[in-house]
Parts: sequence; C-alpha cells; structure tokens
Amino acid sequence: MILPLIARASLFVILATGLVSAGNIVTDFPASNLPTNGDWIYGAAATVGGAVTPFAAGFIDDSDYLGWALGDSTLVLRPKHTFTGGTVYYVTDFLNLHPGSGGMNAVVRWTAPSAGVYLIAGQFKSHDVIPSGVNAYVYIAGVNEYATLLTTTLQTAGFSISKSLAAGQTVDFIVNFAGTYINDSTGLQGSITSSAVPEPSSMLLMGTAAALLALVRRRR
Ligand SMILES: [Ca+2]
Repeated sequence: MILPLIARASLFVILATGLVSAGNIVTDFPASNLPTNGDWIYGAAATVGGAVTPFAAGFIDDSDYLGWALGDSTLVLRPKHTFTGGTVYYVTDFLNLHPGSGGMNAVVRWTAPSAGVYLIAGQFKSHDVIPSGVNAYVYIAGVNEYATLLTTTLQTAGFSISKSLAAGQTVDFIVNFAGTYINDSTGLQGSITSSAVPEPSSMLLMGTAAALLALVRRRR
C-alpha cells in the first residue's frame, strides 16, 4: 500500500514544479538608480509599443518611494508604504506608473532571457482619486496583446497571456494618457512564469514514478 503513495507523491512533486518564476513586476524593482534590473527595463516611449528609452535622470529614493520621475511627469515608482499623496493612492503591492504631459508613455519592459512558453499575468489599477482616464497595454514581441481603458478610481483590469517567446523578445507594460494629461497614476502588478522544460534527471524520475504506478496497478 505504500508504493502507490510514493509513486503518486513523486509524480505530484515533478508536475508541481513545472512552472518556474521568471520575474515579478513589483518585487524585481531595483533599489539602485540604474533603470535596469536583470531582465527588466524602466523607461519611456514616445509611441505606444515603440522604442523604449531607459530612464537616465530623475531618480528618487525618499521616504515615500523609489524610482524615476521625469520633468514631464513620466514616472515609474515603487511606493515604500501605503498612503495617499495629493490625489494619488500609493500601495506597496503595485508599481505606480504615470504618462508624461506631452503624451510620453510610461513603460516597464521585460526581456525573455531564453526561449520558452511564458505566462504573463497581472493587472493595471487606476490609482487616482479623480482620474482623467488612461489607456493601458501589454505588448509582446512588438504586438499589442492586451489593451484596456481605465476611467474610474480604483478600477482594475487584469490580463493573463500565455505566449511562446524566443530569447530576447520583449514584454512591455505601457500606460498612455488617453489624450488628457491629469491624474493618470496607474498601478501595475503581476508576474511572469515559464513552463520549464524537464531536466534529464526529472525525466528519469518521471519515468521511474510512472513505471512504479504501472507496476502497482498490475499487482492489484
Ligand atoms: Ca488621462
């Protein structure tokens, strides 16, 4: 009676480890003044889905948040505590993105370090008391895969996209001002996971577990 339990447990462990964390939008945010961190880039784009310029100035590290704020108000910040500043809600489990006054887009970009099937899941959230509305997008490998319009305070919009990516292909999380620049602070949170290709040792274990199960079933 013990054999089936062992075999099933082995299978469960192998299958349960099939998804591997490849990145987290909030917790991967760097504590330094570099606008990059591993596979991540933080910056601005003149057009939605266009070239991303990493932040080169405007670094802030004060008691309230960490990140970048350009003179035109294009910003990507990670709040250090939860509070309301002016009309903006800052919460620690979301980054805070804001587009620029001239229509510059705030962008968080992730680049696939290796080929694989990735699940990109998360949400945008309107983080202003009186929002004027923003368009938020997820572009994958230069293609618009998700678009939403946030118009009411604390409105959320979730995405969950599975995509096969080659090494070097990008995922952009973008906040655009939707034509009117005022009160456009927008939260962004989420994660990227990959479906791991089993290592040879795992394949061997899986085969062993399957063989054990077959053996036990034959003996019943
Ligand atoms: Ca707006």
